[in-house]
Amino acid sequence: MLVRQTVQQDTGRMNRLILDTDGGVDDAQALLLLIANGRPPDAITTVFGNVDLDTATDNVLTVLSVAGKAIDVHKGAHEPLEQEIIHAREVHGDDGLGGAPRPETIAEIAGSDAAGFLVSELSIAATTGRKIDLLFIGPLTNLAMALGAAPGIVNGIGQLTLMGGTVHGRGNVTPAAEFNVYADPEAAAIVFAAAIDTVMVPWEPCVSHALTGADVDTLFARVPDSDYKTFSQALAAHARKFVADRGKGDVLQFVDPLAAAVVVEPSIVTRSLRASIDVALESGITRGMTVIDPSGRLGTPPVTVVEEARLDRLAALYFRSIGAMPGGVQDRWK
Ligand SMILES: [Ca+2]
Repeated sequence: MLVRQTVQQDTGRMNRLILDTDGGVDDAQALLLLIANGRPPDAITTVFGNVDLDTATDNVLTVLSVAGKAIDVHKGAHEPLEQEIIHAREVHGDDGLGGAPRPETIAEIAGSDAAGFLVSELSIAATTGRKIDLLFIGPLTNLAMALGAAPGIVNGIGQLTLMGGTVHGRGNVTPAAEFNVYADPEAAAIVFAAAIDTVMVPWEPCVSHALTGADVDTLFARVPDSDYKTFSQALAAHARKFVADRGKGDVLQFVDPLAAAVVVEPSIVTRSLRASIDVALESGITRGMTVIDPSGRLGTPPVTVVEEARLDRLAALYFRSIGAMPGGVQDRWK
């Protein structure tokens, strides 16, 4: 099976890309992976989630500073559409980056109305036909707000790739729900109901695609020392410790970086299914659960649900992202 190829393959020109992120440890790794592998976002929007909105935004600006990349960052929603806010500091540390060392200066934000920015950019894209791909690796609040304000923006979206939900109903934040959907179920329901060419990267394949700690150490041993390497290593160390502390062994799981890898290299996906998706909104043990329906009876537009990807390619893309340094030195490790 393959993820549907977008216009870029037909025209030889890649769609522009907007990344929406909640600024956690694996968000940072995903952003570095995009930059190091030739698909840096053209703009970034931020959202509450792993940490509060201001911290998430600072974290994104920090990653860009470490990577030596100037990309416009637009601050977005600070809370869910309807429910109370929840965070995941126990996963990402108080600062959201697992205590990774920070550069002395970071850039200013380009704006503080992410939903308005999405409406504006995607409306232009819908008019001109120059569609924009989206990668969402946090709660879907900004996109839901944009869709609510201007439903026609679906015509400006090339492909939406999102990390969120579950394919087999095994969640992380609750037994049934994955964090990004649980953090704003109403927003996720709006996005899954919209007529968008969507690739969903659910929780289960994210945790089943992992490198051993020993493999990660081997990769880092091949990278010369630099502030960039120290930063990447701190992210990886935090992610590994979190899993190890819960008795699940010394592994580096690919969560948001798996979604980023699917954007960089769609052919990395080796198994997926097409299904309609809806989100359980009732309070109780299933709130925030994604219901996956290959039969289509839910009636929402079918999306591609990723189940399996090539781990060797994931490792290669990740390797480039830890060896990358400003000035393209990463090319040495192609
Ligand atoms: Ca995230």
